[in-house]
Amino acid sequence: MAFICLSGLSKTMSQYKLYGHPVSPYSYLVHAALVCKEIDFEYIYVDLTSGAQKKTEFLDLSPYGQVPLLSNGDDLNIYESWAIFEYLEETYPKINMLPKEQPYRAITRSLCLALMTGIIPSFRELFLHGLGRIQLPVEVQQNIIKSMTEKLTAFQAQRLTLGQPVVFCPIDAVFQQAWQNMCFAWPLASEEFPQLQEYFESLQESPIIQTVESHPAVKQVREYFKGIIAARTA
Ligand SMILES: N[C@@H](CCC(=O)N[C@@H](CS)C(=O)NCC(=O)O)C(=O)O
Repeated sequence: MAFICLSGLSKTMSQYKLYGHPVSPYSYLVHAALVCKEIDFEYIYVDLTSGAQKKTEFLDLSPYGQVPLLSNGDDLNIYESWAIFEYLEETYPKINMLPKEQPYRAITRSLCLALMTGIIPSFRELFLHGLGRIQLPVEVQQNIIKSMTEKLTAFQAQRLTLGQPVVFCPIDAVFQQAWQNMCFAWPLASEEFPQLQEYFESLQESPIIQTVESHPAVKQVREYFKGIIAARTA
């Protein structure tokens, strides 16, 4: 099935539909922002492995065929996670995820965008290799790990310097999913970057993360990955 509605709420009551995939850190940002801001929504699981994102039905709403997409089910369809995040941040300012004061606001934004546009795409192929969808020669794997190591070293230093400018910031949301993907692609990541592992563990105490993690769509994907990891280590 291409699209599955995974909401515990009545469809007609939800203000928004989030078309996403839980393994996508970009979808995670939007999911966490909706939770943080206490906005009612339905999660529409887009089955990326079956190519649901390239079907006309979805392309009519999101022309570049990627998740996430936020829709009000009518005339509002926003794609690109940062654009959606900004829309939510400005439309629902009661609980802000970006610090108000500069330079913390700019630094939070730049660090989050560095994660989203620089670090995450750099290990995509290694992630697909881990899933068995593609086969990478050892040399290519090593080059990806080298590049990830350089980027993560810079990210770790900057994230620690920034501290926690607000209770829950967009970097926290993106990192929560990106780190799990990185550790799946490169299981040594948690040993090589213990401070990032510690940061990840501290995020598990966040009520926002706990709420996102308890969503059926997210739980389903966690179980799927647990199965792959268990088979890999068996
Ligand atoms: N710049 C986009 C990136 C979104 C993106 O890369 N989404 C991936 C999932 S992580 C996707 O939909 N991939 C399916 C495809 O490109 O066919 C954003 O921030 O929303």
